Parts: sequence; C-alpha cells; structure tokens
Amino acid sequence: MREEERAKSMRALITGITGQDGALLAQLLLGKGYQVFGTYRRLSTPNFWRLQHLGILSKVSLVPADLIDLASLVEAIRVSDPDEVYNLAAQSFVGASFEQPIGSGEITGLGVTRLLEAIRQTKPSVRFYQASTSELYGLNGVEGTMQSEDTPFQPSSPYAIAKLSAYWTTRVYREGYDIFAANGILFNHESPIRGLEFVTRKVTNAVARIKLGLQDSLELGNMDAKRDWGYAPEYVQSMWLMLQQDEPGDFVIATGETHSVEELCEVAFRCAELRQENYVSVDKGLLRPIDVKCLCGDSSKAERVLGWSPKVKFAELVELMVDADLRRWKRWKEGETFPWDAVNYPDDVNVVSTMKNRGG
Ligand code: NAP
Ligand code: G4F
Repeated sequence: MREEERAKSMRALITGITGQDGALLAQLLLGKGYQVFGTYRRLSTPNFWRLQHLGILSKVSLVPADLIDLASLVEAIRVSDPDEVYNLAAQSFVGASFEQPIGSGEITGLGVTRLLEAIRQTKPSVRFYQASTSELYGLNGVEGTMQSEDTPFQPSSPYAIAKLSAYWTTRVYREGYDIFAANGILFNHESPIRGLEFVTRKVTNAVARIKLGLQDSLELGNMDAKRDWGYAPEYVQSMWLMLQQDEPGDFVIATGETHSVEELCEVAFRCAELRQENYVSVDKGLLRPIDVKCLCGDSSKAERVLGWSPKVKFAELVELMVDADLRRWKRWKEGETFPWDAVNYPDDVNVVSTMKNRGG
C-alpha cells in the first residue's frame, strides 16, 4: 500500500491533545489523513483553545481520560482502537514539579506505566511514543558539551525524575513485552501556542504587551540558564517519524544551538525595537531550587535514521513568536477577545505560594 493510502486507514490516540504538542501533532496527523483521537481531562472550564486556534476542534474525536486513572486509559484504548499512541500528557512544568513533586510523579512518571499497562492488556500491537525530555540530562547539561542518546542522565527536578522513570518503563515494555515503544528525547520546543508560564512565551507575550502599553515590566528568574530551543511544529514531525521505522528506538531531537535566557530577552525586545535592560528585572522568587545550567542537543542519529533536521533556529523562532503575540494583542486592543489571553491569564491574578514557579 502506498504511504498516503496507508495513512488514510490509520488511527492515532494522542494523550494531552489540549497541550502545545498534542494540538500540533493532531494537526499534522489530520493532514496525513489519520483519524485522530485525543484525551482530555474534565475541567470546570473547557480547555480546547489550541484546537480551536488551529481550526481542528471539530476534526478530532475527544476521549475523556486521565493518566491518574487506569480504567479511563483502558477505555480510551478501547474506544479509539488506535494503531499509534502518542503519550504527550504530563505535568510538564519543571518549576511546578518542585511544589508538587508527588503529583508530578503520579502523572508524569507512574501515569506512563498505567498507559503502557493498558496497552499491554488491551492492544499490545500498537506503536507507542513517549515524550521524553532533555531534562533527563539534568546536571550533566554543562557549558561546552552536547547531549546525545549516549550521554548519561542525571535528573535534577521531580519532573525529570518522573520522566526518567517513564523513559525506562518505555524501554522495559519494549524489551520485555515486545511492544513497539520509542522515546523521543526532545529538547525545548516552542511556538505561538506555547503555555504562557514557559520562559519563551512569557517573554514574547510580555514584549508584545509592553510595546502596546499594556504592561511596563517583566520579572524573570535565572537569566544565565541556557537552552536548546527549537520550533514545535517541526518537532512533532519527528514523533511521527519515530513510529514509522522498522524498529523502535530512542532519539534526541534538538537544534544543536544553545542560548541563554538573557539572549532570549535581548532578541525578543529587539524584535519590537525595545531594549530589554529598560524592562527586565530578576525576581529571586522565580529561581528554582536546582536549575539545569546548559542544554545543547546532538540530533545526528535522528538526521541519519529518521531524515529529520531542524529548519527554524533561535532568532527566527523568537521573531515569529513576538510577531504572533504582537498581532494577538493588537487585535485584543481593537476589541477582539481571546479566551486564552484575556480570561485565563488576567493581570491581577494573586498566586500565594512559597515559590512563584507555578505562576511562571
Ligand atoms: P503542555 O502544553 O503542558 O501539555 C500537557 C498536556 O498534558 C495537556 O494536554 C494537559 O491537559 C495534559 N495533562 C496534564 N495532566 C494530565 C493528566 N493527569 N491526565 C491526562 N492529561 C494530562 O506540554 P507540551 O509542551 O505540549 O509537551 C508535551 C509533552 O512533551 C509533555 O509530556 C512534556 O513533558 C514533554 N516535553 C515537552 C517539551 C517542550 O519543550 N515542549 C520538551 C520535552 C518534552 P490540560 O490541558 O487539561 O492541562
Ligand atoms: O521555559 P522553561 O520553564 O522550560 P524548562 O524548565 O527548560 O522545561 C521545558 O523544557 C523541557 C525540555 O528540556 C521539557 F521537558 C519541559 O516539559 C518544559 O517544556 O524554563 C527554561 C529556563 C529554565 O532554566 C528557567 O529557570 O528558563 C529559566 N527561567 C528564567 N526565568 C524561567 C524564568 N523559566 C520560567 N518558566 N519562568 C521564568 O520567569
């Protein structure tokens, strides 16, 4: 069967379809002709804005499920009857994992065991993708080194510890039960629909608001941290590619460039013809108990085996995110409201916590 025809008969289940990567992957798979199912959690306010924003809400089938709840995962596999499962659901914010280490472990770590067990018991023939992360390298991420599939892990947050457990669980189900299970070790990847608490979007959103007179300053934490930031729509392609191989494996996905939070601010403010030193200050409450110093990925295996390589690099990424936020807030000033900006993130939200990381 030709590739396009095969894709048209394929069914995919995406956990975490309401998140950045879940929505972008759904868009990619729909474009290939897949029937796409996605899990969502029951919330008091529905959270489908990314799917709406991408114009695909009515094109996907939504299945209620929670990584905390095994029965809901079994049911999700049953009703979607997938060929491929992409596990993108997680408590994905490193800062929050220091405040809620046990909850983060339950969802981001043990949740993956629940999902793989649901697969093993109901449909072990599915191909499984696990959203692993460069945070696994943790304290091994130091200036002047690059991380590959062979670099030892040294996790340094409750989030990373949970992801390490999930990484190994994925390998155990691959090697022990012969399930086609792949780990994508993805470095940071961003887009205009990135959550507002992550530093890239926090900065680009603030730049747009400052430019338009809606905000006058920006408080950040560790300005020296360096990350390898790529463009999320390209990164979700690599997830799909990993599940199209003859054999399952683990792959680093990265740009091979690293930049500091300070540089991120410089470039983002410059895009709006502003100078960051006039607006940015450090709030010590935003520092994490431990922070990974420097991440820079070597994705040569992905290039060789998957034929994947990044196109959008740091400066272009920051510019496109600033542009998107400027457009969004200009329209807001003209009277258009956006549920994700105006309602979910009011200016005067008052979070009380010993750590401020939850609020970004
Ligand atoms: P995200 O925007 O925070 O999305 C996370 C998704 O997980 C949301 O759909 C969320 O649902 C869902 N979720 C949270 N708790 C859940 C639970 N208990 N049961 C079921 N679903 C739950 O994250 P992302 O940036 O798209 O990242 C996707 C995955 O890749 C995550 O596993 C993340 O840890 C991993 N990752 C991300 C990056 C990156 O740079 N983006 C890099 C490496 C790895 P709600 O919408 O209801 O909250
Ligand atoms: O944007 P961040 O919160 O992303 P972080 O911690 O690198 O995690 C993201 O990427 C991981 C892949 O490596 C994913 F696994 C994870 O799910 C998530 O998507 O922070 C980036 C850096 C950190 O060093 C942080 O300390 O920016 C620093 N930073 C400085 N000021 C800040 C801030 N981070 C946030 N969120 N908010 C600040 O005000």
